[in-house]
Amino acid sequence: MSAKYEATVTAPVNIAVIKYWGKRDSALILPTNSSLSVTLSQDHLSTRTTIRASPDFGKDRLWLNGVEEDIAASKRLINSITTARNLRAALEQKLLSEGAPAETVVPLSKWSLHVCSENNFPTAAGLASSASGYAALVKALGVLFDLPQSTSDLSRVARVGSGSACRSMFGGFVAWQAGVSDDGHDSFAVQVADRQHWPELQALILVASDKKKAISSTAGMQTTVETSELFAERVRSVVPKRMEAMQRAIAERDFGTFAEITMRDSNQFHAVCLDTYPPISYMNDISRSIVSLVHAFNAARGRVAAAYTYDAGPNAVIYALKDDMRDLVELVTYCFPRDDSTLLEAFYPNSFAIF
Ligand code: 2P0
Repeated sequence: MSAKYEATVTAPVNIAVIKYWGKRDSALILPTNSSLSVTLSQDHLSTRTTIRASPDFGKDRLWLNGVEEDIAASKRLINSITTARNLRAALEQKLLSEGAPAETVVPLSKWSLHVCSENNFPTAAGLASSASGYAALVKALGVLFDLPQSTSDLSRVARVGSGSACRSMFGGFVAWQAGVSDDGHDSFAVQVADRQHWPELQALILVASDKKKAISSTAGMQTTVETSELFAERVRSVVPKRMEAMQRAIAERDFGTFAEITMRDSNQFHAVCLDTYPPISYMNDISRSIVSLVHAFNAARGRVAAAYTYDAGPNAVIYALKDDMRDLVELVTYCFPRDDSTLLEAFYPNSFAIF
């Protein structure tokens, strides 16, 4: 039997508090602005990917949640795998040129791959999986190929699969620096702080709808770049200041500032979507009532004790510190009762509540 080489990794989901929306280069996935996210717990939300390489495999193949996908139909998959393979080829070349015996340098860059990827969160939850999916793919390729590149370097490879994936290469608090270059060498993710830096911070996911979104992020952001006047203002004068203020708030564990910027940035992202022509509307009536509920909760506390944020869909992610989260979960279950409240309890504190 031929030798088989294999790697298994997991990668987490991240939720942006300063949103990425807009590309200046669609092929290389270079964003118009920097963004910042919080990585969620891998126990509840992550992708687990195994990659095996063998000289006996006839071609690259990929199974997603048990169903085979056509790799050839996805330019992004091809881009990520090819970029990682090129790094491996360069490594093999370097080892050989440094005098390593040929039999010790396994020609993995020339072998075909079998990729098996599974999400540990229900597809019905309607949560984006491209970030954890591409991050897991690239992490696994990095381990399998024994690549010497740093995590930030590898985040560039994840980025060419899906922009937000570069942030899922790290845990904790992560910034994606937009960069200014045409080749994307300066557009990568860096860890701002690790998870232990702020252990009291918790996230609650409220699933308002499990329907697939009508307009994909990729298509939506392109139309925004082309048509929204508000968007240009956001990129030019709002995001740079917020990136600085947010990093300061995280460094100082200043929840009030963290929360206010998070809500304002979510609101502005959705305002920019509405300013797109034709307009894009991702939030629904339940999303909007959760916004009101969070503001009412904060007003009752006399401080900013919770923050909502919404991506390209109606589901809310709420951030709060541990003590406030306990009360907020009670309030949410009271205002949005459901029969199967055990689901919420079971996953607390990194909860799902499905309406
Ligand atoms: C974010 N979103 O920062 C923002 C907020 C959605 C709203 O990243 O085209 O799936 O693959 O680069 O990464 C969604 O965009 O888009 C996204 P592509 P991606 O999390």
